[in-house]
Amino acid sequence: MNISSKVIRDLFPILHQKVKCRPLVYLDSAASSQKPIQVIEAMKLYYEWNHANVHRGVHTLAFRATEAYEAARLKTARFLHAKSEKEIIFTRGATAALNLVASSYARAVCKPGDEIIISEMEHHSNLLPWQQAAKATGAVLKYIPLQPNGTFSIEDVKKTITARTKVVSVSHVSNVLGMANPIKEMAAIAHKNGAVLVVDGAQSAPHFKVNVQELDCDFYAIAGHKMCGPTGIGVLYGREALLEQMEPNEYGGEMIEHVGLFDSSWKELPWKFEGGTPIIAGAIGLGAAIDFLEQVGMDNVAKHDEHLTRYAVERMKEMEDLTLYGPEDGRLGLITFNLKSIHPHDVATVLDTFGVAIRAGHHCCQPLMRHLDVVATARASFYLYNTEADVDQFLFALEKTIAFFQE
Ligand code: C6P
Repeated sequence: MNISSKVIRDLFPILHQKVKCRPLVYLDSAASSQKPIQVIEAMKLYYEWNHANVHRGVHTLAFRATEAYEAARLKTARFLHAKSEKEIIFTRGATAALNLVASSYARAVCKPGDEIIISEMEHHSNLLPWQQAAKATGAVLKYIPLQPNGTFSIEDVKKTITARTKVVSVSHVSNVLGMANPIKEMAAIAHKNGAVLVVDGAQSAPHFKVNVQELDCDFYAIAGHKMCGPTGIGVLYGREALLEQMEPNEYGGEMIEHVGLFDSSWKELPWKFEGGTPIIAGAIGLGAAIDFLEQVGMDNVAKHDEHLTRYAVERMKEMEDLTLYGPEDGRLGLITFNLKSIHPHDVATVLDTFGVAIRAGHHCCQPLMRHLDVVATARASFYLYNTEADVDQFLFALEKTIAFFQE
């Protein structure tokens, strides 16, 4: 990185603490990233000086709050390379964004016998909304078959999508396998068959440049808290023409134009999808996170995360009784693994005694766990504030864990 990860690390106050008497090594960013001082300060400034409700007041604070909220939307549109800020809907998170598409688009468009296509590698947030939409509409839920290592081939994508397919929804980057799926090619196949492509970008947008126009996807969901922003804010990008044709998923204040006793009309995009007082502080925090990531440069973030992942994988490959999950190459920012005969929760618990935070469990991917024939795994994930020294400490703790359980 142009800016060293040590300098970046200094901008994250939470990382300057000891856990179990050791310097904290935070390797759980795929679950939720830490926040730089810029994001914390932007939210503090908002609450200390500029807080008011948006879009309704005529007083100075209402004006400032509205300006800051809508500025965050403009930044997000630029970050995702959307054509217009009208295509950016603020939601509670990636889960809420995916549910919005499933309820407002799929449930309106799908008829009995139509197809919704996903894969078994999906996070539950990109699986359950489609299961429910299929049940509600009589559509058939189909899965792209997975290879033994959990990935799918473009040949299988071609075979699975048909003229009956209305929606295809896949993750850009798997939160377990760590590699990117071929979104551009999938968009072309989906469109050739008259379907839309929904992308779960929760694990991609934090790590590399996303250009929704280049990808040619129809919807793209992201989670602010995984990309240096606060919790409680996410984004749904949607192609303007599709969002125009969709009904709101929540009704109430903020999203209306005219309310009659028996009928009402909605605001224009994007506000018709933001019923009630919106997530003002969250959006402002996300805007500050985007400013920060752009200052570092997303290409630099990608290079750095890839480097740390490769650095760790090379050494983990040499460890006895350690199984790595996912493809040989292309892991971006996360490594999922198991140690023979040691439950991943035990691995994570022992690592914590070394100040190293990793995640263990099914990672909200139970179907993928079954496909990989495991009940759970351990997962270490890296981000722009991690250093090679963090990886060294993680590997040292891992070796100690293996030795501890061998005694
Ligand atoms: N994955 C993980 O540790 P929310 O919770 O709405 O911000 O994001 C949900 C989500 C959707 N898709 C993918 C690919 C994800 O990884 C996640 C969140 C976390 O892997 C928590 S389970």
